[in-house]
Amino acid sequence: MTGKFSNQRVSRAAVTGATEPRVVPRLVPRMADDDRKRRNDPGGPGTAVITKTKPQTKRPSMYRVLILNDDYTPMEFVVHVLERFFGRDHEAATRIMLHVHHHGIGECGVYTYEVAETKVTQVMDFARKHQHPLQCVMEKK
Ligand code: TYC
Repeated sequence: MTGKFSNQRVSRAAVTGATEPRVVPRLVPRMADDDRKRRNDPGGPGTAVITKTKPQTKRPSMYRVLILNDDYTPMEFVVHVLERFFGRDHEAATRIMLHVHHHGIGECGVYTYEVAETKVTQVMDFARKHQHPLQCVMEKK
């Protein structure tokens, strides 16, 4: 066994004087049970589960808040609405109001769903309180 040539049949124990069974050192690290089971791929060929690669964060959908033109709401009221509820300065508010006056509809701002919904409610409540027919809506981008 341990001899230099194949015809030298001498046991290891005879050479080393060993009396206990030989302990063979592992040359490959032992895997945990879970890892060894996974290697078997129990679903068969082509059933490996793809490891997730994308981050778990998702960007929220965005919504436009729009106002509609009408023949009765005063221009200065619309400008005030844009300043008060959409944080526009007087110049930007006037520009948006005139765009709506000429084109029939215009964008006040873009927000996440709940914020957009709140803006629409605030504008509609404020217009009703002042008895103006101003309409405000939201649409998904
Ligand atoms: N058209 C209105 C007027 O002439 C002004 C107006 C502008 C009304 C924008 C609504 O969303 C609106 N008084």
